[in-house]
Amino acid sequence: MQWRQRSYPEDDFLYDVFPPFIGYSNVRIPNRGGWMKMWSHENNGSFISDGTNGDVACDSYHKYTEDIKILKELGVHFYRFSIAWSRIVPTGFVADGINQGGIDYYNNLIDGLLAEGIVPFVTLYHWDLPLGLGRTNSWLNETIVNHFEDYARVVFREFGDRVKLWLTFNEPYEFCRASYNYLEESPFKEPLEKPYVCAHHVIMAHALAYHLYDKEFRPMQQGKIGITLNTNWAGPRDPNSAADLAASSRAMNFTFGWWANPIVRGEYPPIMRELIDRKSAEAGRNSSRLPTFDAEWTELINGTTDFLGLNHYSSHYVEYGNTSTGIEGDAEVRGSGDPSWEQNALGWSIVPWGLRKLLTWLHMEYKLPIYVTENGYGAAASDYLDDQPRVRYYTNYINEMLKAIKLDGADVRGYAAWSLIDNYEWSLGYTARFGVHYLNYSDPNLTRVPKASADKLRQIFADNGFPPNQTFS
Ligand code: GBH
Repeated sequence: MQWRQRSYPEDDFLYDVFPPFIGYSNVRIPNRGGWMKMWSHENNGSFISDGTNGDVACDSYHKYTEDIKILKELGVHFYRFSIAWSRIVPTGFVADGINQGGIDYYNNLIDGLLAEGIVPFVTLYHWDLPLGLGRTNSWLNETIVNHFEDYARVVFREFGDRVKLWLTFNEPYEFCRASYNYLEESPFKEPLEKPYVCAHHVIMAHALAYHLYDKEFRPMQQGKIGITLNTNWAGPRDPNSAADLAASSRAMNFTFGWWANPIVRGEYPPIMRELIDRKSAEAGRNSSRLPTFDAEWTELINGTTDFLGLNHYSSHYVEYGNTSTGIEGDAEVRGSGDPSWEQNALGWSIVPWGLRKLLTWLHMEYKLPIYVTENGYGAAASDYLDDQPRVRYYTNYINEMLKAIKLDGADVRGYAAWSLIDNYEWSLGYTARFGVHYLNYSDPNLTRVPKASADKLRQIFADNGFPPNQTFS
């Protein structure tokens, strides 16, 4: 791509530097055989802020042709969506059979996107676990690793002729720390070690899917496969303090590095190994809460990603701390914000420069291509069409991403906004809105109405950044 020569002062807005791929993340389409729907439906919404369930949500299952149309209008290059495991493998076990109706649905979606020149970017697991696997202890049971591989084989075989960009998992940091709330029947009874056991199995499942793709499908299909991890930028409270810089490094290793290190280098971050082993021994345990990969698995997991996917929403500061519990306690960090930071309706701080710091850190740490697979602004149910706070969020965050690319050399290959349409926001039900299209949930047609942010993104994408002499609000 030809980049226009220009000087780039720090606070300027950049242009002509967009990576080739821009797109939208959206729509986990819940399936009735999956946990998300069952958890919200069977329990009559009792775990959900507004008592609603995910039965209909944005109904992309029936309205996907309309969704392809609005994507086309926005001029995106790609669309990130996930496949519901239970829609393909109803019980979770391939031996019980696969669901042709589910395969037909995703075939129609993929073909419809390609017909409009939109590249499908597909996530295999966005938290919607088949019920059958929930009942056998979900991610705490090592056998899930092979069931995931079986499912991945079906998906690569059925869709890999047309899908060239794959993500195994969405945000394992979130679903491995989820409690009874998210997976009600799963006996997540050992809160202290459960996230580490879950993570261990996710890393193994990821590695099996990677090798399966690499050996059996990539030679013909020629695609790329990675994983999407989420993290805030956890910067040093005082950038001149060695202790705070060390805390920042620990925090990043206990979030992103927890997954990226094993997948890129074959082992957990050394600081995780050291701290969790030590705390486990001090607690009188005869084994560490952080499991170990044996030599064979170390070999298998090492080097199993073509790129890193990043979901990013917010940032905070960290310093040394010994009062936290859980992962933060193990990491010996204490987090804090800054009173000057604006927050969204969910209380997440808006810190655009955090994205630049994070992308630059990822680049220096892992030297891999990066796709920003989610970034966006959560508003309350009262969110409106003239959503100027979201317009500002995207403008400033995208510009900071452009600085990371242009000024710091981060190899960012694509950017996806979350989300195309207002979505069913897990335990927050319909009380939070992330979409650049508005949904009136009592409208039987669920008409997708563009907000100001949709127009803004279309303009940024069309301009390939921010041409000079614009005014910014
Ligand atoms: C993603 O998760 C999910 O992939 C997606 O399904 C969901 O709809 C979307 O984001 C919106 O929530 O308290 O300021 O430190 C987001 C995971 C983790 C992002 C916690 C915000 C806290 C910000 N979130 N994080 S802050």
